Amino acid sequence: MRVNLVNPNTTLSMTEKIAAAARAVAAPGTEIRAVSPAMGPVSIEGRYDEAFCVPGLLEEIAKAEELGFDGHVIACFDDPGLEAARELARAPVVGIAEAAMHLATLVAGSFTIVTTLSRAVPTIEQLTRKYGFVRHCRKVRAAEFPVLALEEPGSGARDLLRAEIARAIAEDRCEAVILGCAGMADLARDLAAEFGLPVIDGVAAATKLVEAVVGLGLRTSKIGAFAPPLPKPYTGLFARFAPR
Ligand code: 5HY
Repeated sequence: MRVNLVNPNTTLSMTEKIAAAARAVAAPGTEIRAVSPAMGPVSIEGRYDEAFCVPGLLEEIAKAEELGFDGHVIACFDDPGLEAARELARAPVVGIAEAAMHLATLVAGSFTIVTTLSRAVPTIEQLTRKYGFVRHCRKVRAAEFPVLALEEPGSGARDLLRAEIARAIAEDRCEAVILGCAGMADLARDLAAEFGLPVIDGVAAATKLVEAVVGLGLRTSKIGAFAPPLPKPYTGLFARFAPR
């Protein structure tokens, strides 16, 4: 099967890291196409960035649909544009936040999510409500570093993350930890070994879930919520995005 993995920000070093994490868990025979949009923010840290990452993200979904890809992964922990992508695509679309929460509750009674900046916390809290995981989620915490600090080895971001996970275990009594940023994808295995509990990376979780959904022959329903967008003209900068 062919999986289209989209990092909705435009930082290619992060896209490569995300691709490596997905390929590390992908089944034999699963081909991962990892891309970033040609336009948009270098990192997504809040609603404004999120709004401007979506057109480029949807363009990459549309391209891969044209090429007949079997599934899509949105590799940003805000799950930006997830429903719009499901309207556009027939192939299944999985967001890394939704995937991580589903898998966490298969191996633990509760979890804490640790993300980057505190401004991302309300967005993620809203996702726990939208996906129905409020009673499993002990807390959404921020380790307080910018997303791209994860791309700089000397930034101290990893130590801030480790310290916040230690606080989560001590204070939240969580039984698992979810990494609240795609840029943390390469850290899950070492952190799980260090802290002795499940540490879930959404990129790996979404890769395995999209494989499972495709493997069951399931595709996005075109009835109701994810029916294709109605054809109409778009004007100005967005004319080329007009649904056909
Ligand atoms: C992410 N931002 O996964 C989110 C994480 C965050 O560019 N990739 C980003 O902190 O909101």
